Amino acid sequence: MITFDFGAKKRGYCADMTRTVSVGQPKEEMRIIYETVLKAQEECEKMLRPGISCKTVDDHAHAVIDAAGYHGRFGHGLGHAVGIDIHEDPRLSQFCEDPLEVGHVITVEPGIYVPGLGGVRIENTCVITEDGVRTLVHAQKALLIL
Ligand SMILES: [Mn+2]
Repeated sequence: MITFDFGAKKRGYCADMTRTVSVGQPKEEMRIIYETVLKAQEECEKMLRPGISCKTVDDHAHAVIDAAGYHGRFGHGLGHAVGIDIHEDPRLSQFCEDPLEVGHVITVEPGIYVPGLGGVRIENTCVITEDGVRTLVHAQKALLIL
């Protein structure tokens, strides 16, 4: 498995996205890890809306990952706002209870990393809208096997 974390800048504003691909058929456990990260990414992205607390969304990612047996293997925050700097507040993390607001541009990037086996992270950048969320990244999320 190889994780690609891409960045770009346009007129001073940053972009951020991550995909993980498999070179050759992945081990069964890596498929399970991939599906778990994908489930966490998609469910958390769908939760985004004005007023929801950042910590609530981060908590859900940890709940999905812990339930699959990977407690302690997701060692970073779920996401961060993106703007002129690549990492801005608010953060989707245990330490941020701020509510999301319309116009926030924020990443959703859960991961699972197992020493000696491999890691997966999937990241979309999203914008908070009046009625929820719109993703700014349309690249395939289903596992790509090269
Ligand atoms: Mn990021």
